[in-house]
Amino acid sequence: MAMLSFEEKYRVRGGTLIGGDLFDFWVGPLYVGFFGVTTLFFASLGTLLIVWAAALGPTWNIWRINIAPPDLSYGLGFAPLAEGGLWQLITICAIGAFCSWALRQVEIARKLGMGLHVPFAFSFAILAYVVLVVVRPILLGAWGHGFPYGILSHLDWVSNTGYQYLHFHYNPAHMLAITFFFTNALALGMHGSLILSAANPRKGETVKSAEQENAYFRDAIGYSIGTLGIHRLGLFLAISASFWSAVCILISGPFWSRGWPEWWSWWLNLPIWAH
Ligand code: 07D
Ligand code: 07D
Ligand code: U10
Repeated sequence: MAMLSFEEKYRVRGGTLIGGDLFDFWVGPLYVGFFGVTTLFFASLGTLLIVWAAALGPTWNIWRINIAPPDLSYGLGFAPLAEGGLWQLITICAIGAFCSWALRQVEIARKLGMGLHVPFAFSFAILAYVVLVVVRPILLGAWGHGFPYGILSHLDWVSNTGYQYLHFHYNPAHMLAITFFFTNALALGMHGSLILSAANPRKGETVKSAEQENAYFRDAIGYSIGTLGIHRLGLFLAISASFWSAVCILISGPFWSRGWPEWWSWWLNLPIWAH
């Protein structure tokens, strides 16, 4: 069955969060909805503002375009457009677009009678972004603490911010986030390879069952988390990676302003070492 006629069966009215039937239709394969329109609005406006800000800059080299936040001296006020004001408007558009996208995911899930796991997961990515450009700058007292919009310039920001704390690898929440990212890749590697090994056999061989998948890991490591369990674990690992990322940058500055290696002196200062 062609994908479109198959989808037809699920294209039901309702499930919207706002506006009833307003924009409750599809264009080709894409659901529109009220939040599809707000996504398009914020994403288009944001992109136009990026082009405008780029036009004010010295280069059209895609790697070198840099749209910087306002100088620290503007604090938490509005800055003139050419001096970070555009960065502020772009940030508003980005948050508008990301949140609209999450709400559009909610509406689509409701229409299909599915759980809200996808928008729940995406909201952790939004959380990390909002911590970087809104929460941490507010706690530090200036929008200038947000990261600049540019392919290479945002890398410079990460490096500079890291060295500001001497050795960012000693940040304990950064350690946790990295461990979750690495574990996430391991889990997806194990899951993807296990499914392919069972569900995509050589020509002439039969597709293997969930029992064989379970038996594989029981034979190999003594335990199988199960077919549903691996997806629960994957979701947990992914949202934990974003969550601890948000924590690691949130505490850098607002809650710890010295070098991260120094934080570990609590270990050296434990009373058990004092003789
Ligand atoms: C594969 C899903 C598809 C998404 C893609 C990204 C744009 C931006 C805009 C030219 C996994 C689309 C890109 C729309 C282009 C213009 C105007 C997701 C997939 C393909 N970064 N970062 C990249 C963003 C931050 C860091 C690449 C965004 C933080 C490091 C891409 C954000 C910190 C490295 C990019 C964001 C940070 C990158 C590949 C927002 C900590 C790299 C991304 C909104 C999180 C890598 C040159 C990717 C690179 C890279 C986009 C935030 C660090 C340009 C949209 C401030 C160290 N980042 N980033 O595949 O090659 O993601 O950079 O928060 O090494 Mg970044
Ligand atoms: C913020 C992206 C949100 C994206 C959204 C959607 C579009 C649409 C359209 C494709 C969070 C955007 C969508 C635009 C696109 C289409 C059609 C994700 C975000 C909402 N670090 N470090 C991290 C490692 C070092 C430093 C996080 C490793 C150095 C600083 C992660 C190493 C120093 C910050 C991480 C390493 C340093 C980080 C990033 C190794 C530099 C942060 C992931 C092996 C000298 C940042 C919240 C993340 C952070 C962060 C990993 C090294 C500094 C855990 C593996 C020692 C300053 N680092 N790091 O957060 O926590 O994703 O941000 O050396 O700010 Mg680090
Ligand atoms: C998973 C899985 C599983 C599967 C899967 C998957 C996870 C169980 C069953 C899915 C996984 C994959 C497919 C693998 C590949 C994916 C990745 C590697 C992740 C990264 C993905 C990408 C890089 C692709 C990103 C692509 C995107 C985001 C789509 C881009 C789309 C658009 C730009 C359009 C967005 C649509 C919107 C906003 C709403 C609809 C709008 C329209 C149709 C346009 C027309 C608009 C209107 C009519 C409204 C009018 C608008 C107005 C008034 C506003 C205008 C304002 C102005 C200012 C102009 O587990 O196994 O298998 O497959």
